Amino acid sequence: MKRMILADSSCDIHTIPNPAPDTIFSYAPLTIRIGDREYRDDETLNTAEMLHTMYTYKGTTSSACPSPQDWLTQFDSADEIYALTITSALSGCYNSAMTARTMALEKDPDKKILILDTLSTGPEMILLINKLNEYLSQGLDFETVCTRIREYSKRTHLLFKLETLDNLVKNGRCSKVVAKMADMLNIHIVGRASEEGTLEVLHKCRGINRSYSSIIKEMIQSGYSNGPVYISQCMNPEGAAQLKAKIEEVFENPSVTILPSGGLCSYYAEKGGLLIGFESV
Ligand code: X90
Repeated sequence: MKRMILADSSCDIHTIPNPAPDTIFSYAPLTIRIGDREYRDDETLNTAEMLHTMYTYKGTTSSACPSPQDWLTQFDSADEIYALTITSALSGCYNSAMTARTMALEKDPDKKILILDTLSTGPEMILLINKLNEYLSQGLDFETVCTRIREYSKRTHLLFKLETLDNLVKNGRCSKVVAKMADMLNIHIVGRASEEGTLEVLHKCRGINRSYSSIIKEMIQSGYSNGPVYISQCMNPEGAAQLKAKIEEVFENPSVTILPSGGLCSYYAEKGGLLIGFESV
């Protein structure tokens, strides 16, 4: 029997290091439209070039989620599928995957398909992917994996630090009121994925160091003490390294991994953005 861990491309990764036996990892790309160019968010995408085009382009830009057909094609590759989507509060990804699930089950009622709305994105999805792989490595059955991953997802969190909410506001993913004041020079917006899967602004910090301190405080408040942390960064490896150093200063034995954000998260997080995924006890 073939099993598949699947995510949309907002998870920021294209492979996983040690897939469980008989298990493959795959992702469904979103797309970003800038003028008449369409960027597919896959491993060949040059994110820096895409951002450059975006910043020089004067017209409107947008993103689009995978179609039900895109998901359906992915589902063909396995008998047991564990799919994770970006928050349904901000994207049609989840609905599209659910439509594909219904279609797949009509064709093959024996197929097993979990579609989990992560109410989040990026590095929080990586934690969920890793955990799914761990459960599958332990040989757990489909129902048990579904129950456990839902439980685990209550203990995973996403914080972010953004320098602008421009694309989020322009695409209607965050209200103008929430974004107010955010575009002032040297203001860093620190926020989180809320329990409902929406973007919640927590602090508007003057200066980068204050933003790091407030991220650390929020991590403590959310119940982080140790364990894996993923930081995905948009054109900001130095900032990610600084935040990593602070996390290592404050917590005992954290395990912090930095990675570049993929196309979709880069488009919305924009230059300088950091997304931080971690778990609570
Ligand atoms: O369906 C689509 O076209 C995709 C829409 C995605 C919109 C939101 C992307 C957010 C990316 C930005 C900061 C983190 C916000 C977390 C809130 C859950 C990352």
